[in-house]
Amino acid sequence: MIIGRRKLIAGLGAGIALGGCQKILETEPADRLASSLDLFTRDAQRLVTGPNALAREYAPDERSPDFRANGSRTVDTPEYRRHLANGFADWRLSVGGMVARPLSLSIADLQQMPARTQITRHDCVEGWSAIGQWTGTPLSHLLRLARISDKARYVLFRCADNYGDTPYYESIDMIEAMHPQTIMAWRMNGQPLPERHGAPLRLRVERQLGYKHAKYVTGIEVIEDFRTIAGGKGGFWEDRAGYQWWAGI
Ligand SMILES: Nc1nc2c(c(=O)[nH]1)N[C@H]1C(S)=C(S)[C@@H](COP(=O)(O)O)O[C@H]1N2
Ligand SMILES: [Mo]
Repeated sequence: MIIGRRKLIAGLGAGIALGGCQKILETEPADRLASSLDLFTRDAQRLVTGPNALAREYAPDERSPDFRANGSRTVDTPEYRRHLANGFADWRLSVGGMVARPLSLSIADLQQMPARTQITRHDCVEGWSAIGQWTGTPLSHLLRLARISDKARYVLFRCADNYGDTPYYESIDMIEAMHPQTIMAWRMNGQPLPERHGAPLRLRVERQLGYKHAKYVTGIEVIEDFRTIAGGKGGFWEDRAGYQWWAGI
C-alpha cells in the first residue's frame, strides 16, 4: 500500500462525512453523530486490515526497561487495600450480563485456564508508548465458558478505581472481545501484575489505544447496548473528555 492505513481511513471518513453530513445532522441528535462516525471508522479499518489481523508482537529484548504507569496507579478504597494486603486470595472476578452461566472466578481459577503470552506495544493518546510482555486468560475463553447470548454485542469492563467519584469502565465490541490477543492479564514481564498496572487483573486489547485497556477489572458484563450505562458513551474517557469509543490503532 502506498499511503498509510491511518491516512486512507481518515480519507474514507472525510469523504463520507462530507457526503452524508447534512443528512446525519438532520436526522440524528448531535451526540449520536460521533458514534456513527466511530462505527464507520471501525468498519472501514476492518475492511482494510481484516477483523482477525494481529497486532505486532516483539522480542523479549525489545521490552521497555521502564513501562510508564498512567491514569490510576493505585486504588484507595478499603476493599482494594484489603485484597492487595491479602495477595488477592479471596478476590473474585464476576462474568455476567447476557450469559447463560454467570461466573465468579479467583485468580487461581484464571491461572488454571489456557493462557496466552504476548509482547506488544502500548500506545497512549497522550503521546507515549511502551513495550511489555503480558500473560493472561483469553477473553474468548471466558465468554465461551459463560455461554453468551446471541444478542450480545459488547463487553463492558468494570474497574475498582474511581476518578473523583466516577468509576473507571470501558467497553469493546464482540470482534475485539473474541480476538486471540484480547486477554485478561494477570502477569506483566514475568511477574504478578503490579498494583500500578492494574493488579490483580487488567484487559489487554492490543489493536486499541491505551485508554481501552481497563486496569483493576472486577466485573465483565456482556451487554447489547452501552448507551444506558454511566454517561452513555461506552467508557470513562469517552464520557468525560469526548475520546472516541472506537480507538483502533
Ligand atoms: N481502571 C483504569 N484503567 C485504565 C486507566 C485508569 O485510570 N483506570 N487509564 C488508562 C490509560 S489512559 C492508559 S494509557 C493505560 C495505562 O496503563 P499502564 O498504567 O499499565 O501504563 O491504562 C488505561 N486503563
Ligand atoms: Mo492513555
